Amino acid sequence: QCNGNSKDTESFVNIPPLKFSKLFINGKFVDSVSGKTLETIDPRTGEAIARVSEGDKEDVDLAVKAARQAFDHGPWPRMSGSERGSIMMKFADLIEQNIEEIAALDTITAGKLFSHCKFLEVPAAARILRYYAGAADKIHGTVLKLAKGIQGHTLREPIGVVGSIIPWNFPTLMFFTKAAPALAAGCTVVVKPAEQTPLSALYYAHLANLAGIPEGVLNVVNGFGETAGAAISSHMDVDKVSFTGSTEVGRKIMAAAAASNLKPVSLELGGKSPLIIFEDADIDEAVNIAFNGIFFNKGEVCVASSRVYVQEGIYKKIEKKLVEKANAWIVGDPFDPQVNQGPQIDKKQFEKILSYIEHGKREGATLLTGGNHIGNKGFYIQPTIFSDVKEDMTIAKEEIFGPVMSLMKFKTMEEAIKRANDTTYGLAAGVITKNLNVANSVSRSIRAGLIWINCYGRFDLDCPYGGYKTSGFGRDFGSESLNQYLQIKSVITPIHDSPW
Ligand code: TXE
Repeated sequence: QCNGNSKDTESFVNIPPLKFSKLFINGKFVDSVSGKTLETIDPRTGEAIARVSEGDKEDVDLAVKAARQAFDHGPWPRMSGSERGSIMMKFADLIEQNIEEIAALDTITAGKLFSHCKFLEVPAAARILRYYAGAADKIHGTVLKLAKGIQGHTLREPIGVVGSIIPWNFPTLMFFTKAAPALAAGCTVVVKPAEQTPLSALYYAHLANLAGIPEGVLNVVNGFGETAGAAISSHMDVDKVSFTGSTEVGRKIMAAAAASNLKPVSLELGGKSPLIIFEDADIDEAVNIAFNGIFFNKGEVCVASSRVYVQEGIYKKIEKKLVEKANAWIVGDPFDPQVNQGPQIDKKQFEKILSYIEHGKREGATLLTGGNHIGNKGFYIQPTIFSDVKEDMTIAKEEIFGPVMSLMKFKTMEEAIKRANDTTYGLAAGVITKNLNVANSVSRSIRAGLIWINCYGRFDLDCPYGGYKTSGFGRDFGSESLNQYLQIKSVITPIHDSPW
């Protein structure tokens, strides 16, 4: 049951002392130019646990200068792909040797389950590095036999200095989703972690240094979005920005890129992803998939299945089983191995989610379970399920980014497809059915970048993902991601006196 905070964290894990709290620029930890610092808050209590240097435009300038120098004159883009790959492999090994400590940093800043950080997310960082390390020496151009007497070839060159602006919901995964392919391509990188979660990013900077990544190649500038983030997206010497975050900020980044040096951007933005459950589904399996689709990581997931469409014949049964699951779900200290859901990231998100819940109540949705915060410290919210939700309600239209499910009833496949597509977003969708024709028809008809059939939220490094519509563009993972950090140069030369 929802029990809020249970025991003291200290009884579950040893929180490591904070080792890194400055900016990481040109291979060194340095104070910010202004000397300012920003607070890191523990979402379990709402209290500050650390202060880290707060970067601003001047610090971004220094980091970009270092990255520019490392790109234009340093060894990284000039070494062979296999040399870069072997350094990245070493980086991955070092992460694996420090998993517990890094996992604790993400838990204490983001309220994420310690077990997820330790067994899923931090190990995934090492896997992403190895995946792209393996690709670093397989970057090829093509040879082109052009018209008579002329031939060409293409070179795939690193795009240059990459600015990577990342969110707080997966601080580790996002860091490497952007940095690993950029590094493999031979780019140099300036990462701006979210202001809520700088600690693991700084730890990774330290490990990159130990692994032998040369100075200036990977820089980390903590700071706020409107200052440090905006300085990256409008910088004349940043050649590309990769961003994950809100649609609103995505628009700003694209505008800043257009107004400065027309740098290409890739934007992985919000979503309001539908999951469609047909009557022939295995009920228990469907309930598990739908439940985890939204409540995993406290609903702070870009692909969360926040709109669940259930065919009318099984609607009541599904409703009942979802409520049973919610009632057995334990909300509490994310270090506690018994706990299923930790606190939301911060006060702003906490209040925003609660206000969406109020909208749901006011606009006439049926509150089946949850609907309140838990305890009087920290940012804990009950798993909340609304039924009889309509597409024009705020909770069906806007991304809540919290543990709130909207249940809706449908009759036919055509109706479900139409309603599922009735959103400005297009990040992901799911369909649960035993009928292959239905599964394939739905997956072809939904306008979203990633469709799950009879599962939800499964990822593979080799499978690209990204958005349609206002969920953005560009793809993370797979070779599609690597290609975003490369550009093609065509070289043409005549062949004199050639008969061909
Ligand atoms: O996001 P922001 P916030 C969605 C989700 C959430 C909402 C707001 O709906 O409720 O966004 O969250 C940096 N120029 N997602 O406010 O502001 C910022 O510092 C450059 C979905 O936290 O988009 C941080 O590093 N950068 C999402 C990053 O952008 C700026 C994950 C993301 O923060 C900036 C997170 C600016 N003007 C939130 N302003 C997903 N797709 O997974 C902010 N930033």
